[in-house]
Amino acid sequence: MFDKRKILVATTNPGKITELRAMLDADVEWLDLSYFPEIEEIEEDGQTFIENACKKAIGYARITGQWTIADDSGLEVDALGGEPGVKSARFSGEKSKADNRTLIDHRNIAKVLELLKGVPKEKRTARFFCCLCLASPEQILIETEGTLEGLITNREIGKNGFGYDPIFFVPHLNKTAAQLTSEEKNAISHRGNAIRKLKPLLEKLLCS
Ligand code: ITT
Repeated sequence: MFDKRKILVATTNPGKITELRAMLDADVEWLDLSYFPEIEEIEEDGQTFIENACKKAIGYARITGQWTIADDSGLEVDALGGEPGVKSARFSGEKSKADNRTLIDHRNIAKVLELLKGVPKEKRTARFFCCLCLASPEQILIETEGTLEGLITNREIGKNGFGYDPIFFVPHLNKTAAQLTSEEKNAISHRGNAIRKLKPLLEKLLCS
């Protein structure tokens, strides 16, 4: 009998772990960073989401010896020239640690709302962007990306999700991402779209 392939989901963000695991649903043994308490967080200093996702995936794969999936994602606001972009997690200063993630999310949201004060609805266009990378310790195995288009509201609405979800309005659903159930969000989201592209490629790799 063969052991199941182990795959590390290398993120410190519990919201991402929930979405990734719920959707990938592959016949593997999932690991998370709590299995490796001694390892330090890999710095995200790339200029693009894909650069950061690949740096995290291959970096954690080499340290742990395990196949690793990493996600780099964020919010691009057109009226802010694409910001916060790759700086989404640390837009208001320090990057969130587990104990102050909600507080930092609120500060990041407050900064976006402040910068967009007076900007009319039609100019508040934005998108969520997600890059996923699966790597072995030797090489990058799969890279995928997904987007979700929307508008930035002028206040927080909704309690679900994480990060910028309460100010991200999805016009065709007439709700913010924080008013969606996890199933509704996964069905349309940037991460959902990136996962749907990754899943068949992962299944093929697991069979080879
Ligand atoms: P890891 O690097 O450990 O994966 P992180 O939360 O720091 O976790 P990123 O550096 O990729 O992740 O930063 C992404 C930020 O973009 C995240 O903190 C959120 O604020 C925002 N973001 C990403 N996906 C989101 C989503 O689905 N809904 C709302 N905000 C999201």
